[in-house]
Amino acid sequence: MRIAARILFAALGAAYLFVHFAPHAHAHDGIDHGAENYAESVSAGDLEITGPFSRATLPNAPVAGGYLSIVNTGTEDDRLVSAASDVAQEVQLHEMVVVEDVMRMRQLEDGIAIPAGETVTLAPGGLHVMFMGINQPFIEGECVEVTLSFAVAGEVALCLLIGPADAREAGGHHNH
Ligand SMILES: [Cu+2]
Repeated sequence: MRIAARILFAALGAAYLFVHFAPHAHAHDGIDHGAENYAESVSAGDLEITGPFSRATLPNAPVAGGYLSIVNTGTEDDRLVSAASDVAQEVQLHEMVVVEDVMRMRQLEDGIAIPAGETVTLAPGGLHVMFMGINQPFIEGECVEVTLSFAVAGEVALCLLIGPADAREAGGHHNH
């Protein structure tokens, strides 16, 4: 009986390890719950991406926005062609336009130009990354994993820090 009990405990221990550690290695939902991977800036080739952030959403919200600044320090024009994330069914690039006095969003099928020597800012009320069909609410303090694809700089993976629902910039509680 003692040996049987030891085997049972060993089996339970293995099951515990499996349940507690396996999901982190395999199930990937596009959200970094501890925001460990969040970086205030990410460089790729001639591009520097700063202040990536998103905003907390209400439960069952279908969409969410992503915001960041892109500096092209090089002499060659680049273009943000697309974005992808496991957190949404589809990720689009949008701009806000006024149509008959009403502010509306419009998908940018050709992406967003990042001219040489210029800074392009995606911010609330303007250009933004649009997460369509998000699979869970965005919670303040976590971060959303997204991969941006540029024509020249290639793919850049980064994390958007989730701020309050009305955040205007990354880390809205410390102004800089
Ligand atoms: Cu939009």
